[in-house]
Amino acid sequence: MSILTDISENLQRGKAKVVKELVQQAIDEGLPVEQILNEGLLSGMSVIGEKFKNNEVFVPEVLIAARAMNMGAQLLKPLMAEAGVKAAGKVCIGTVKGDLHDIGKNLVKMMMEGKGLEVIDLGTDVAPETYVQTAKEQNCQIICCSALLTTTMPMMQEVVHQAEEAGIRDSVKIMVGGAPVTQAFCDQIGADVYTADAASAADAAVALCKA
Ligand code: B1M
Repeated sequence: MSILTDISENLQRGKAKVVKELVQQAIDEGLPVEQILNEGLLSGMSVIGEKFKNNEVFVPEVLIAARAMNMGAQLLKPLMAEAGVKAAGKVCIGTVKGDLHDIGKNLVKMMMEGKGLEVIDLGTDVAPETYVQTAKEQNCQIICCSALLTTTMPMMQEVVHQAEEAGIRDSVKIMVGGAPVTQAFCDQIGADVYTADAASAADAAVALCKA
């Protein structure tokens, strides 16, 4: 078995310590950083994403796999900067104002990072102007809004509105999700993409960044 397959499989099993050791070994053997990232870490996280989408694994497995990915990614980060490896895109994410639920938002973030996107995490209770200001200042291609309360869903419409007001609506896509959010709501508020789960959100974000 190649070391990259080994990294991918141990990541899927959530073996953070082993993944870290294998990534270090791959670096020491002189494998290109981009290859370790794509064919080792991201490939493993991709499998977890698909299994999560198909209900073959659940939140705890995703969280431990993501922890293993982060341990490996920590070693690669400084080398990636040196080698000039570019992220697949840049997004900012947060749970909307008034809403403190962050488990789903964190899963979306992890899945997006697992697809090679740079994710700016704004946390919870995020004001519409914070999303818009961040997207503007950091050149994000996508604003991602999560909401778990029916009472906070209207904040998503405010994000769309403020992005329009700030003149960035043509250059920034807005993705929405969270248990009470639906495709109909997404259409109604003029957001761009709704997805029901974290893995689909990551796939959609990559597609938007490529487009
Ligand atoms: Co809250 N809560 N909660 N809660 N809570 C719910 C959401 C609720 C449905 C429970 C209920 O009454 N049955 C209800 C909302 C009812 C409604 O609005 N219709 C509710 C309520 C009422 C409240 C409080 C108001 C309770 C109170 O204080 N009276 C309060 C609100 C606080 C606030 O936010 N201001 C509150 C507080 C809390 C806790 C702090 C205790 C805790 C949150 C802890 C935390 O997040 N750190 C909590 C929890 C845990 C829940 C439940 C039990 C679980 C939510 C969760 O994490 N699900 C929830 C009931 C339930 O769902 N059974 C409930 C797992 C998570 C992985 O799913 O976030 O949907 P989810 O994410 C999914 C997808 O939706 C999607 O990807 C994820 C995985 O694939 N997704 C996206 C999420 N964001 C996305 C973004 C995307 C795309 C996909 O694109 C950008």
